[in-house]
Amino acid sequence: MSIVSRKVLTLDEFTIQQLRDFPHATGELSGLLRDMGLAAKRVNVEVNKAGLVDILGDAGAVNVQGEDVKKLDVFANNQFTGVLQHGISCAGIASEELDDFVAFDDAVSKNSKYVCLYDPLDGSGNIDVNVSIGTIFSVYRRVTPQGTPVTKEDFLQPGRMQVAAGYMVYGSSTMLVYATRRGVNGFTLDPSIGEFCLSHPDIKCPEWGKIYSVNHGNFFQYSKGVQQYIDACQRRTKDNGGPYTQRYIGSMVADVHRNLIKGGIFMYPGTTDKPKGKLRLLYESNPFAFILEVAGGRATNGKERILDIVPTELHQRTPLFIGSKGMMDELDACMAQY
Ligand code: AHM
Ligand code: MG
Repeated sequence: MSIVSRKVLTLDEFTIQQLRDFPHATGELSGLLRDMGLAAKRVNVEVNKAGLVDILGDAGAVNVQGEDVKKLDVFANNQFTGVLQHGISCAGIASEELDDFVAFDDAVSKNSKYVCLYDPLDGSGNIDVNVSIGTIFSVYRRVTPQGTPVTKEDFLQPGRMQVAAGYMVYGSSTMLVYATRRGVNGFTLDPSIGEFCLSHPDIKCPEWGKIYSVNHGNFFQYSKGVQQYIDACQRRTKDNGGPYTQRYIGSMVADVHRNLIKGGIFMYPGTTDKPKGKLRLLYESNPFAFILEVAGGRATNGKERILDIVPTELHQRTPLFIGSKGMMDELDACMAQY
């Protein structure tokens, strides 16, 4: 008879267990994280069926029941927004999918402490070719008084004010990873019981790695400092910690997840065409910067710490350099020469 080697801790049990150390905690943050986990399971089911759209009906078409088939990113946005709107922990949301933030106006939501920001389906261009995609989210304590509707001020806080951040990766297995100031923990979805189970406790990002992730197609549009660093990565040999490996999936969630676990650096620099790069500060860069910092890594825009940037717009973009501390320090040294 085979027996499990240690107690299986589900996401729900884990978040409840964490509360024991905080006798005055209200459980709202735990509730919000569990809500996100619930929506992620629903999104996961749809993502797994993505290859069947030609059979079941294309997005934007009408399915056999006469209902509109929603694009997956719209579906994901509706799931996360819906679960938070009907939960008891979140007073409002902002999403990469929506032009403006949403203030939940029912009495329970208005009295909640937190706001949540997310990219409901990151890397959605990869859906058609069955490559990993993900969800990224960020949680802040609101700055306006509980009992009133949230305002833009609640969402435009610097990333260092996050109380939690996380992501889901819909890949060869589905994972939910989240960070609070206490640590980063990863949960793998066990499809047989439909639960996220603690599989990666207390994740630390190795101080050095051998992986660099960047879109090489833009090389000649990068600054001299970035080009110099990429050149240095390519010249690593076994005598100085190399050789390095270049890995770029084109789904930030999957690329940064791999580098978090194995050690590495991910870059989405500004280009001559797009000096601010592509990634959004509030929905992509801030949550990952928070997670990586809690795990021992670093994140910058090439000049300053991502978590210190004071946002001025919900959808603002920023160059992003993120990863193992040693590699980030070396990147800084390269960039400082130009
Ligand atoms: P999206 O939010 O529109 O999906 O775009 C973000 C994605 C990231 O996941 C990924 O790192 C990046 O775009 C890839 O962009 P590029 O193809 O320009 O390298
Ligand atoms: Mg995105």
